[in-house]
Amino acid sequence: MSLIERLKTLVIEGNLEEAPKVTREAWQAGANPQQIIDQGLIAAMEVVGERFACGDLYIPEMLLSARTMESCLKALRPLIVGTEIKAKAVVVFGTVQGDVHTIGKNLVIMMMQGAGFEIHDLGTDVAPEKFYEAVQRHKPDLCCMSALLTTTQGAMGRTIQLLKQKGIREEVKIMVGGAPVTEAFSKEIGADGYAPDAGSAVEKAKGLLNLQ
Ligand code: B12
Repeated sequence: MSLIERLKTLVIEGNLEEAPKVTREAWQAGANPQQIIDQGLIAAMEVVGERFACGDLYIPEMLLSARTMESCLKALRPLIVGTEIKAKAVVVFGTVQGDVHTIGKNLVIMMMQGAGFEIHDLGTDVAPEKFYEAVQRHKPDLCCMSALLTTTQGAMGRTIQLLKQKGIREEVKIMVGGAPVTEAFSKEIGADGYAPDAGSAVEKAKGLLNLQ
């Protein structure tokens, strides 16, 4: 079994102790962070999601796998952040109201920090009013929203509506993402951009802000 396959198994099993060690070993053995993330960590969460959907696994196990993935991302962080040329821009980022999924948001944030973006992480379950306050306070170039549930993605549209009502919608670019979100949905709610994964999120953000 390759180190990356082993890592995938450890994340599925929720082995908090071994998984970060194997993450570092895989990197030391020559795998690049992107490979580790895509083929090891995200691939593991896909299996966990499928097993949860068919009732083979329950929330405590899903949570343990999520914690394990986060500890692996922490181990990778020094390898990703600070490796690229600075592309200065300020971003506020949050998971929308009603939604507590953090991993996708944290991964996109990590890649953005690696590209030199200054991030204000608003956390999870961020109400439209909180996004509004953050846009007023930090005057970001970009506001990013993440949603993992079909039932919470509507909060993205409500947040954009609130920024419009308050007259500050045009002062900031808005980018959305997360598993149920699509390009078509992003257009429907009036966002400026959508990206399906962390790598393309950085490229999309640079494009929106003319940083290329
Ligand atoms: C881990 C997990 C949890 C953990 C979260 C822990 C944590 N700290 O995040 C816990 C156990 C808490 C959880 C809870 C629930 N979950 Co859950 N969860 C997952 C799981 C297995 C993995 C999610 C994940 O981290 N993926 C890995 C990351 C890297 O991927 P990602 O988030 O999609 O992010 C990538 C892209 O989407 C994109 N992206 C993400 N955000 C953004 C933002 C921007 C701006 C951009 C550009 C890009 C971008 O880039 C990221 C990196 O590539 C998924 C299954 C799945 N495969 O997605 C289910 C899943 C999302 N959960 C699901 C459900 C149903 C729930 C619960 C309702 C269960 C329940 N009955 O209580 C609760 C809801 C809690 C809530 N109110 O939010 C369903 C959602 C179904 C649906 N379509 O709505 C899923 C799909 C599982 C399933 N197959 O049924 N969950």
